[in-house]
Amino acid sequence: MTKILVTGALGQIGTELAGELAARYGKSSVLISDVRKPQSFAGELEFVGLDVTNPDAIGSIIAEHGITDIFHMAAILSASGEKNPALAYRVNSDGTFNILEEARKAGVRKVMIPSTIGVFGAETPRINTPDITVLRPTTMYGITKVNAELLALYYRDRYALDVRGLRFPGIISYLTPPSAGTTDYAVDIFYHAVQGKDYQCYLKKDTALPMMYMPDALHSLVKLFEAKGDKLRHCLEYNVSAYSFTPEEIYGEIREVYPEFRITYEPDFRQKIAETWPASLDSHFAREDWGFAPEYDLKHTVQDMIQNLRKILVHQ
Ligand code: AKB
Repeated sequence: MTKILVTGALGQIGTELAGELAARYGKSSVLISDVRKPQSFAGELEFVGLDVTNPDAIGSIIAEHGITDIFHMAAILSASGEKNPALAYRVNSDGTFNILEEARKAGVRKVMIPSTIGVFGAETPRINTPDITVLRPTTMYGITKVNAELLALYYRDRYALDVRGLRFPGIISYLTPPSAGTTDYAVDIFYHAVQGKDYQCYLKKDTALPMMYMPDALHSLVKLFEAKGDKLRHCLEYNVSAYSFTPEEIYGEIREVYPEFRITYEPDFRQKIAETWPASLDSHFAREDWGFAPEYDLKHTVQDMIQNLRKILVHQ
């Protein structure tokens, strides 16, 4: 019997992940949770309110629902974290500690925790960044995610808790708009293009960042979850990305479909964050250890995004 708790299930990745897990393991095998209340939830999965800064609440939910595995998606991302660093610390560091500790006490089988390219910093090699390298981030988000990576190692080595995760790049998706990250421009730009609006980009035109399309992000999480444990050389330190591009490059791709589309550049505080992150990642550990193999290249991502956003936005 599998019963998976998804924290942060109303976020950009959590929303789609819950559906993917339900499709794979059955609706009754998934319990979604978030600190916010759902307006509506496609697929009608069972929902429970959960603030991950409250360890007792986590413990009760695990016990009451017989939770066997956890996907811990709740997090405050890079841009929001800079606006409220104390909240980012509480949710990302205390929240992750609480999840690991309650999982350990209850004998949960597996805990999945996504990490991020936010763990890297200005001293990290920017091109083809390896998994094991200098981690000196300058954002609260990055600091708390390095903390999560180290906690995961600690719980694995000290308590034999099976903790797994990967370092996500920017994720492109159309279902739940992101609103709190540095890589969000790569989603916003599509919304503007499809709605016939000009776009003002908060990054400089030549800022390259690694990225990936949501279906590949979801498949990666599930693949890693199902991988044989003895094949895994890392805990959360698996870099994954499908491609890298700059704002000017993605703009060029979108203009092939919308030749009238215009972009201007007005860099803000997120430019400084992006400059400390890798331009490209070395994902070979993920490929070798658990078969990471993204299917969408940039052209297919752009086509699919536009097709789906047209359906959603044009018919609103
Ligand atoms: C962000 O921009 O903060 C996130 C991330 C790369 O983790 N999308």
